[in-house]
Amino acid sequence: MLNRRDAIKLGSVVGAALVFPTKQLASAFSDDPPGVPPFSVPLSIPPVLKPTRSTADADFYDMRIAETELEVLPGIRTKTLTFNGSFPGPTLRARRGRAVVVRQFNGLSGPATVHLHGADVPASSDGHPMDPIAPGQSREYRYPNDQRAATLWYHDHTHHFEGERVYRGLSGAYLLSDPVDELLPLPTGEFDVPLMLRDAKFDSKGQLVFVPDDFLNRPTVLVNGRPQPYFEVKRKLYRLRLINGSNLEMFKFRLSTGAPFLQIASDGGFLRVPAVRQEIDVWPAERAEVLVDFRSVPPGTAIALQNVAALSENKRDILQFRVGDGGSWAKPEIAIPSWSGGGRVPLVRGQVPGWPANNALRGRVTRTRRFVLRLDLAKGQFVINDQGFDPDRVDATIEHGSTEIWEIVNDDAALGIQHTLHLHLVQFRVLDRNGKPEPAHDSYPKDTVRLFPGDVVRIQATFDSHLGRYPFHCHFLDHATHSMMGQFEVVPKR
Ligand SMILES: [Cu+2]
Repeated sequence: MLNRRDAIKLGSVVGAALVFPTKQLASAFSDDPPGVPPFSVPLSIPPVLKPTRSTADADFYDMRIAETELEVLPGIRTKTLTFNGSFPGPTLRARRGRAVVVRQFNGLSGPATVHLHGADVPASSDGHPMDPIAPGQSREYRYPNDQRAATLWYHDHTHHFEGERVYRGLSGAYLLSDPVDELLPLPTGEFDVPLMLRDAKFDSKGQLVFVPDDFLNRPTVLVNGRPQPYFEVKRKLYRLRLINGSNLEMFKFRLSTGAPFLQIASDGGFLRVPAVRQEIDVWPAERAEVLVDFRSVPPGTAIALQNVAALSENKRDILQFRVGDGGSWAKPEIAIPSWSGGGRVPLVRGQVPGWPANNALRGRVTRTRRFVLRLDLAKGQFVINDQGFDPDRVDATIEHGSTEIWEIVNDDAALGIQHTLHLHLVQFRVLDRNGKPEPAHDSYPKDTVRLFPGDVVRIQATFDSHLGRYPFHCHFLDHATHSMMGQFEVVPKR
């Protein structure tokens, strides 16, 4: 368990105590949630949303944002916010080359926006915090899907409310496929599983408690909206799409058997070369796609997906795989590390036919910028270059087609606070971290980069798609809400 000195060193408590009344914090700390025995509820898989109509080149969907009471903890009705009554929201499956048009109806009493995280979309469909849907109104978001296959996710982005809105349930998976990945021998159907993970705190009545930035006191991790669930798997190869939808929780995933993952994709799509990983960091808003092989696991085996970075023991085991006796040993379609230990098959480039060479660096760098992220104790605000978010200010004006390097500094070494930086619109490459090259699996394609306290990270991006104003922000959403966010604007080439 974390002691108080560690807690203070970790720093966010300082931020929370500064910004929010002590009474509110104290009450949140004392109210114990109803206990749920580990691995006592089955994993649920969010439903895949069906289009209301389709044309030659687009699929149309309807979604409704509303307050909904549903079962999160067994036998208890919890007030949540949902897309179409689902917690998390329904999964959208899109295919490269076909547009998706989503009409979002806002059934809340306040404004709402919906941002598709990781997507290359026109500014009018980006769900900018200052471009809301009024209560009782609806609007269409149009997603061209003119980008590589990737695990994206959508979530509310309403100015000053995104932290609480996402916390209460407004997020969902958006899985974009591509004719290229359809050629790969990857698991599909029931063996291709989105896992949306997020932190939560429940009170004694099983209701969600939102105290901003209260990372030490969110003792529950929900997987697809269920606490510490079990997942009955067959003796097959699985593609797991790990999506960190937390406001604050940092995951370092590991399997309890010590068997490795084969990481095949990062935030914005496939890695050029799949990576064998014992442990995988996935911080808020990041994604990792992994293959996990149950084919040679004896029936009846239980394997936990763990977070070895968990701050408390009860958050360490997140999900339990229960291996059934269905399926049988099959010749692996992809050479991957074996579960049986000894006979590890090395994975070399070229073994997966048609793996996209998506690693090319585009364009010559024309500009370097520097952004310093820190908690301003005097203002009680998370700031970028000493400023909180101002919707009327543009922090970076970028000529269309140009390539830039951004140097991002986490200046909170003394307080020990982690940050991330997320750019809307683009996938970028992480060039280096504290002067050392970033490993390939963490380098490209990325839309959110981790910043440990004191880190200096350089990223490179090419802004050659849409024009307009887009946000960039820390994706610890409680930091973004208070108000670690800026804007860049892509303008026509002069
Ligand atoms: Cu932050």
